[in-house]
Amino acid sequence: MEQTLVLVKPDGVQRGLIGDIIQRLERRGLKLAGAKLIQVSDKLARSHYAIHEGKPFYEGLIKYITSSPVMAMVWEGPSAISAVRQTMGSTDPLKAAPGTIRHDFALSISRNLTHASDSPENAASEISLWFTPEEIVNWQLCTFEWLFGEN
Ligand code: 3AN
Repeated sequence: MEQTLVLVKPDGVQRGLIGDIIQRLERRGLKLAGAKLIQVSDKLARSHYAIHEGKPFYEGLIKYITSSPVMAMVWEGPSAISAVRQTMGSTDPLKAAPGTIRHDFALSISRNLTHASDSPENAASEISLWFTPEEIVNWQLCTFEWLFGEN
């Protein structure tokens, strides 16, 4: 079973979209394994976005992610990493497919509402950056067989 880090970024929190975003992931069949609302420190922001250091949008990205609270979550399920990114849509909301969160709720690449891990390696390092092991809850989804049962 895969786990992935999902962030509802400051624009999503301020626009009251936490519930819509959680609802879409729940309805898809994914399981919430951890969640917390946090004010992101400059240090955490720079660690999280280290890969983008030096890019023209980097300092703006740090300012944006630290500007207001972020809803940090761990979601779990079969192929959760690619499934969540599919539900989020392309980085640029103008290129995101209809029905995806970024298409349906955003228009700007600088205010694209969410972050989701893009590989198993990044998911593991991002989850350990944002959550302690005690903050991840191990529980059974009672609808699992109805979602994933094989015939
Ligand atoms: P994704 O979040 O879809 O994985 P990344 O990792 O390429 O996309 O980019 C991380 C974040 O950096 C994006 N969510 C977006 O907020 C910001 N970003 C990426 N590309 C640009 C850009 N060209 N201009 C402004 N912000 C950008």
